[in-house]
Amino acid sequence: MTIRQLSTIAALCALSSAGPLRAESRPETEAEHDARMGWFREARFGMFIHWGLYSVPAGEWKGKKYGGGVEWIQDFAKIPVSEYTPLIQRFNPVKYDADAWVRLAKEAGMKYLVITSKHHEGFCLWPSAQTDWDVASTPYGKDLLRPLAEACAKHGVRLCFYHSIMDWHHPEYGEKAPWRGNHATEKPDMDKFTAYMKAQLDELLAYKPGILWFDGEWEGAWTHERGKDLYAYLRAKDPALIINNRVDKGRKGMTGFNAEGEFKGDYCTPEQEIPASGLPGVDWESCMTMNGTWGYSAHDHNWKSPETLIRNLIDIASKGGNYLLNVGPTAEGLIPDASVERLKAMGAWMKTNGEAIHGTQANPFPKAPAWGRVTSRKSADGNTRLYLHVFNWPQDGKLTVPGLTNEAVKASFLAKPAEALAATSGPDGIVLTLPSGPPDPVVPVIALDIKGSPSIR
Ligand code: FHN
Repeated sequence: MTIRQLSTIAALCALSSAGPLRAESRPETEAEHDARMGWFREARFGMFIHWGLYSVPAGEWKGKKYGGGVEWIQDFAKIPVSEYTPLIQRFNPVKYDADAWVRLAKEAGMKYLVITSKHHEGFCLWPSAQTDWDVASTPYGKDLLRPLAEACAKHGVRLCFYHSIMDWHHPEYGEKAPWRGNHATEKPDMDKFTAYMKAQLDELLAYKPGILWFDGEWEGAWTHERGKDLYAYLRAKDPALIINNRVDKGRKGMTGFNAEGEFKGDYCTPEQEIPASGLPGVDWESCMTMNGTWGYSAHDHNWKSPETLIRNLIDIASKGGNYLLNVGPTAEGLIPDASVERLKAMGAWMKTNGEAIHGTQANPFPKAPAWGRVTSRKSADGNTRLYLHVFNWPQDGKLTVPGLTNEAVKASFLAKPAEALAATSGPDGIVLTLPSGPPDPVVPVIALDIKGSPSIR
């Protein structure tokens, strides 16, 4: 049974317990689900943005440098809320340029952008009527999400929000960590916290996000019942909204896919890893950092190369997933130069080869070929365009598409569309004759048009 079918059943369960089905709350059909997920599946590539008060210490506290995800510095350094709170007076992103951020994402080939409206620290990047622990209380004072929403609308990039369920600041969030000193009462009240979170999510829905990307669902304070309720609440508010699987409790750790059972969420969320293969009928997205941290660190220079990032994107798309690639802006509102350089390099590759990523389907073959990866696209005439991403250039100049029995119509590099490549059918599949060297310095891509749907011996 696919995630979608399970979700439909679970939606029925959630709704039936809420009394008679209302016309507008009837279960989503397969066609409606596919329509709702359409832009997400087409996108294949998005920008993740981790930004908050943790950008001020930037990985260092009282002279000690921390590694890993330094958006966790409050936890790593066991900083009580009373000592962490003054950071709000040092958060003043005067160099923030939302339009520049969105243009950087778009030019990199990213179709959506997921920003931390609120991370585990509980600080809100928008002026919330529910709390003073928000950007309105900073020297900057202005809404950081509204300019981003306007820039996304202007440039045709989907605005999406990450929202942490786990909240280290709110007195009613129900996981007691005495060192935080944030609990006003002996036993925090998760009903009160959930009402607070729903009121804030109502505020965020006003920005018309494409996705609500939940996180921090793993602690005992959050339950499957609360996850089902929140999913139904949000879907009723905005039927077009996409919600990831971290709204509920089904996620199997960093693999990001759900355990067996009726868990809510429209797609799965592998983190810092790429699954060995996709799962038929399951939408998923791998979120990854460019260095070793999500939030900005002044001393983490462990940057992945542009080629690694491009190969990750290709590998993920070849398995039918999306790549959500993170940037961690500084407290002044600047995306680090090393991130900008990598995004520009990815954009240069995408400018030539983007059609081999956006709107494509997974590799139709049983496994990836030894020389690289394959993505595919159905043509309107019933034929198929295969995109052959060549990671390892064949020394003999012959590239075999193993087991393919279809007639080859034409083949050429996306970088050199006018230069046809010779394609012959043989016992091993379709064999392409390549020039002496690759036309693209990173990953050359061949567009191979075949008759009909792939037929593999
Ligand atoms: O604890 C968070 C972490 O800070 C970061 O936000 C990642 C990216 O989604 N999610 C959690 C770790 O799994």
